[in-house]
Amino acid sequence: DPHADPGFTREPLRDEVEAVVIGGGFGGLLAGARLREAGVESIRVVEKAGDFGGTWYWNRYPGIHCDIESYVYLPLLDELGYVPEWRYAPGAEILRHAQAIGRHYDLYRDACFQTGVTELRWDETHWIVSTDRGDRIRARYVVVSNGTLDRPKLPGIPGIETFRGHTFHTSRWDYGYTGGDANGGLTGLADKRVALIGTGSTGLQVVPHLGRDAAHLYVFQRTPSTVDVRANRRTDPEWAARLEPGWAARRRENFLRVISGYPVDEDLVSDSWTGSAALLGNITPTGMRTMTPAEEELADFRKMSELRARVDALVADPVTAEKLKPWYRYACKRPGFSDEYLQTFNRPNVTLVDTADSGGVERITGSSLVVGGEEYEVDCIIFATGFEVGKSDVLTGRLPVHGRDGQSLLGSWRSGPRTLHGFYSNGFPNLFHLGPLHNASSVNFVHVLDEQATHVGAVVAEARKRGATVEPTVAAEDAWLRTIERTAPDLEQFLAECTPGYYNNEGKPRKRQSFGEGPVAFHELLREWRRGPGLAEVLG
Ligand code: N01
Repeated sequence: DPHADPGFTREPLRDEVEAVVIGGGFGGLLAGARLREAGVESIRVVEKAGDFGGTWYWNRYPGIHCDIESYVYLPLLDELGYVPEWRYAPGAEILRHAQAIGRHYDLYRDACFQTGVTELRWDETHWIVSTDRGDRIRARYVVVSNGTLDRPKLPGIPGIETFRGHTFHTSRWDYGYTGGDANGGLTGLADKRVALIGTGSTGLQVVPHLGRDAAHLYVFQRTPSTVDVRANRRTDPEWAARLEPGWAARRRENFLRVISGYPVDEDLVSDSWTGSAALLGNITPTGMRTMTPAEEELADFRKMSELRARVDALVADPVTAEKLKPWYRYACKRPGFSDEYLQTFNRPNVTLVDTADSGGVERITGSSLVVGGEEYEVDCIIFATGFEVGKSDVLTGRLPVHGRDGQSLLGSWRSGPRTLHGFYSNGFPNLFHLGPLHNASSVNFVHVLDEQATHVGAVVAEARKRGATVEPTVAAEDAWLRTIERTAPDLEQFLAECTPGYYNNEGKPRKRQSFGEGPVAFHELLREWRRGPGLAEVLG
């Protein structure tokens, strides 16, 4: 594909499409799919990467997998008639599925890859979308879905800029240096001393490969992750053959209900996530609590004791095992899963360096990392240090948006974002936001994105039918903000006893700007709103 060629150039576009979708990850693909179903003919996805896939385009590190069951994580399985090959799919399969969605909904036709949107400006009837390739595209509708965990974060360790060896972030894996591919075989590391910083979900997936292939691996840990059973396996073809139409949507809804603490006849997924659902209520607002706080604390202690016992069972050296044991409450960090990670520390060429006492790596020199006065000489540092949190292009102003009468979105959000249901704002007609804002999220984030995309598709379908513009009234926004204020979960007390980790040290929001009755109730609220007179609030 010429668009994916790094040196590719093209003439600036001066044309008009009905809808521009910013971002070609699962959110943008779902928006494209649902707009197509709403009858929108010309849809242009504008994407910085060379192809669809979003996070799964950029993240190709060895061992990359989906940490949610792929039968509920991958979107549009019913629509594409696809059953994933693995229960927890590797990144390559997920990327292929993203591309298949692009083909199925004919989204490649008008897509602009390797292109970043630089400004949105409303000109009374249309948006003018400007890009870093000099494009000026007119569009009736714009959907912003440009990512939440998309900007790699490097730690601000003193001296980091003085290191003379090789460095990269896991989301930009350098196979030119390491050799091999996402399945491992990192032959370039056979004579290298490698440091890995970060032991979140990414660190857990990478460490077994680095341990296998590097001459020596130092894993720098600040907070140990929980490491629960994974039990990945290939999809049983007989099971796949028995699946009935609509199976994926039913399973996905079942997962959301179980994870959110709702009673179900049967837990269809029944894995380490659903088994711990009752413990997640502290951090993900579920709307349903089945236990008293005391029962919850006891259940949490039991679960964490079980996970600590797993470390003892799998790690031979008792001192190393002790350091690997998570000491906090379950929901304090995103839960981790692996059947290989802990065993890696039994290898003679792997060293765990606990940095908890110094709050992380103290210092980096030209050739080493320093922790507790000890110096670790390495050839290469790999950063599994996560992503910027809560710094979307719209909220930071990196993507300036000018609405009716030239008003800027950041200006009108000076005292905080204002939306109806997280989707749209007064003064910014036909502009839709996807992602975590004023709504309810879930650990299965792609499911949430699909509910959002479905809603946008339905609203656009109705707007086209009526020849109307989509824009909420100020009164509708006010009412929704009061609902958020009333229901938003107050996490202060819980987080005060937590780790520094869940928000990647980006500060702990005292109150989340989210709908506290949880995703099941939020999706139901949207469906009700679409059935009722709600549309009148946005279709002038
Ligand atoms: O990043 P993270 P990630 N010194 O932010 C450590 C999802 N995901 O790339 O815990 C030393 O979670 C930090 O330590 P601490 C994943 O669920 C999904 O792993 O803050 N260490 C932590 O260990 C998550 O939501 C899949 O004390 C430092 C690590 O770096 C998101 O993606 C697969 C440090 C960062 O962990 C990001 O996960 C992979 C410092 N100065 C990831 N600064 C799926 O399968 C940071 N750390 C769907």
